Amino acid sequence: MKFTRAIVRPPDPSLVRGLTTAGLGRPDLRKALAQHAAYLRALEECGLEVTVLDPDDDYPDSTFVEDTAVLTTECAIIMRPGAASRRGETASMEQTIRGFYDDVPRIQAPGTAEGGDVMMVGRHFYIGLSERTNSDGAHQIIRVLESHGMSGSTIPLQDLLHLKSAVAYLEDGNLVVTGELLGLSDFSGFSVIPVDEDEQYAANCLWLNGTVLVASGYPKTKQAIEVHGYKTIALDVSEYMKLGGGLSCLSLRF
Ligand code: CIR
Repeated sequence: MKFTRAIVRPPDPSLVRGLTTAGLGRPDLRKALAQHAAYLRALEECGLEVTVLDPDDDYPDSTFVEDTAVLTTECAIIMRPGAASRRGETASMEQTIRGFYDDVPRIQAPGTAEGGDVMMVGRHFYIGLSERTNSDGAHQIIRVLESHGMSGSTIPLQDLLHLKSAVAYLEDGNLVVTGELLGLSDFSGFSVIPVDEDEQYAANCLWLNGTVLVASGYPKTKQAIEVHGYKTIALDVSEYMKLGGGLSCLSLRF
């Protein structure tokens, strides 16, 4: 597996109106922009060619581009976000993605789905059923995957915003897992790297061609990942954490 490209969208002043239940206060735009710039540099350091979209002040959460699409080796699927305020984010993303993919189906109503709920493990995709992704949306994704010789399965979530808030695949059979996803039989075939309760946020880490981006300030998780042979890059994403987002949410990789 190798990623060659990514798509990101820097935030703009509308960011302070983004959806949140984190209770950590409002993000500071200046810090958020600096953190985004460092994130972009890290993607490039990992060998990705990055397409940088213009900020979109109609959509305060539009910097969390991961939620707008699922990109696979065979096809791209445009999501239909469960958060009504985010539904319009997909239109401009679809234009960009059509520049890279021929087959770009869309999730249709009443289905809803957000990319943060979709985890790629080779040619299989785990899909969290959350407040943002319903069963109809998940099964539309699975049907598209199957039409391209891939597969998908669903995992009902309890309190998580998205599936990938608590799990990340690091390739080579290694899975970083925390919270309500620990001990699931769905993940019994993986070598699980468990994340302690006091470092749960760090479970949203990001494998990029052998290097793992990890949120800074979580030394136990960083070390556990390094023990498994990965190089890590620690990045401060404090301003995105305030909106319930993290490292994976800020890009689409393919
Ligand atoms: C939201 O609530 O939709 C945004 N404030 C955060 C989205 C985070 N995205 C992700 O985990 N993939």
